Amino acid sequence: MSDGNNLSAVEKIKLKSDALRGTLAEGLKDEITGAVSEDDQSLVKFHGMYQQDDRDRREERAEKKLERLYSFMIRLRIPGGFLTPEQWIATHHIAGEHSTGVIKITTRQTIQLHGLLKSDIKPTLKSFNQLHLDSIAACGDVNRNVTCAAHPLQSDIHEKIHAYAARISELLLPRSRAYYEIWLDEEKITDKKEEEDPLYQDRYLPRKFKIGIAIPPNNDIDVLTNDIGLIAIIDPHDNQFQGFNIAIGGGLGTTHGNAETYPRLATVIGFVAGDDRLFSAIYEIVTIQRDYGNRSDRKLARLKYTIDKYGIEWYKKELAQRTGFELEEARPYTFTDRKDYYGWQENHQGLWYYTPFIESGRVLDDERVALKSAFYEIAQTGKANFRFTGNQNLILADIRKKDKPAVDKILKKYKVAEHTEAASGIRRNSIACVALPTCPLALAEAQRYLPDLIGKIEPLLAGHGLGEENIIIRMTGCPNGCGRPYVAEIGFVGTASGRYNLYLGGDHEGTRLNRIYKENLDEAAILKELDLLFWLYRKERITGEKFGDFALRQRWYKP
Ligand code: SRM
Ligand code: SF4
Repeated sequence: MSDGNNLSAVEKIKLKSDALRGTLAEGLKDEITGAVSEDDQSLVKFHGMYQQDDRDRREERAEKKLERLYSFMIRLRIPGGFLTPEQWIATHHIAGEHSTGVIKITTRQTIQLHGLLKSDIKPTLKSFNQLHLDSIAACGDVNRNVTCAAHPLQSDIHEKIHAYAARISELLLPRSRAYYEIWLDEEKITDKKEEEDPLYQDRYLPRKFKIGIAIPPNNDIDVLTNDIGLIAIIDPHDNQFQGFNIAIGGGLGTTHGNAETYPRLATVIGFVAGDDRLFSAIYEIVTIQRDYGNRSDRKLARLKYTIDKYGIEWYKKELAQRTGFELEEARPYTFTDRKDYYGWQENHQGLWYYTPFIESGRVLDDERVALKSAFYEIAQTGKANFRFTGNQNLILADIRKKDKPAVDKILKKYKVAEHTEAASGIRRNSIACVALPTCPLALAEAQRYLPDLIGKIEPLLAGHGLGEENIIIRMTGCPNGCGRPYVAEIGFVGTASGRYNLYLGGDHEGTRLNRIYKENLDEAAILKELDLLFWLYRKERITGEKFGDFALRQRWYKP
């Protein structure tokens, strides 16, 4: 078990937090500062928020001897990423009233609002609560938003599998009532037994914990990058859902210069059928990590390190002991892709789905396309639901045939259709994390830069006759991997302002990590390298060979 004598600072904060309350209620009332106390900054994450500041304005504020421009980012818990039109309309207004106005769709199928002042938090969370939405456990050392394959086209039992996301999220929610007391002004509990938490106890998990559900053949949520990845197994003969393969130990975060950290894809450890067994297995995988995860060094505290320390066979044995049953042998499955189906698609029930292209998941109006106005007007018709994808997109969903022309008209009116159709293959397959100006960990730009860089890569591809290629390209501003760059065909990881490590060789299915090719490249060096690599790819690839597969075959990586 983990060494209790050498607890990290965050472990101590959790233990003395009074079930995640800390001094948040008092801190909120303090008008002298826009911040909360240092300890509370750790606790507020468990309530789905991060304290941030505008890094673009640090210097100017410092010169004027002003406090940093503190604000909060709120991330909602939306298992499987589904909102009704009413919820979208209200979110649109809440974003306009309290945040920067941009609705940011994340790589885990939920949304974030940035730039909320401390005084805006309570009204915002109260408004979301009226919509039956919350931000509990969207961040912090607990199970985070559970993701699930987004598109109902994936199978006619999609809805059944999709429902597991919410059920797993509920199963692993912390029992603390702090959220309701602090943010929603509900009455304080008098009997502490009401919030006793057999799962998280008073120490919670050693680190964040993530669960995702994939429905083969599409791996749009990058299932193997989760602490627990569930792969739905569907009998190809009768199309019946059989259960899930369980994979454990995925995670991407690394630290530059710390060789003990590494990205890891989850290992499939077996198959489970039946809800009781499934939920028991999930619960106990989490309790083992709670009991054995590293609580001294947060850099080494994710499940992947626990597994590599004790061994996968040990983990399976411990799991069988705790659940009282052994997992069955993993069943066969095949991933063929992990893409979003842009444009219009019809499902088996005759319902229609439109997936627009939303660059870096940022829903706003700009000079090219008015995404925010379009989605608002579509939501107002009440004719479409909103489903988020793990690629920072959304799907306007469940549209009846007779309503399709009305939705289509709005998409055209605001140039959404034009914008989606005009996006090149590489652009449609791009992800960039938030990075600057809000992310305190960013070493380089990502979502503010990748669109421009792609604009310079597109002519290179076209020059080599590769303009139609759907190359998966991802960029993050630091090695934490929020845009999952380590499973991209071309991955950029920020090292310093304007500089990136270049990774090559991921596959289209999300089943292979890429490898580092060159370090610390600036834009000119990136474009020079890619130009040469595209030339070689065009010249020497086998018919149909993807760029990532070719890069691996050519051994384009550092030894
Ligand atoms: Fe992340 C930390 C944004 C998905 C690995 N991530 C952060 C923070 C909160 C920075 C911080 O700790 O102060 C970033 C906030 C930026 C901002 O201003 O909004 C941040 N992460 C994001 C989002 C919004 C990226 C995006 O552009 O979509 C994604 C929100 C997901 C969600 O809705 O829950 C996001 N983060 C991911 C993913 C991808 C995934 O889960 O599919 C990863 C890699 C997978 C993994 O967890 O290993 C990821 N984020 C991290 C890490 C590294 C964790 C580690 O094990 O080392 C950190 C840093 C940390 O935890 O200390 C981090
Ligand atoms: Fe911030 Fe790094 Fe995550 Fe990008 S990858 S959002 S820079 S923590």
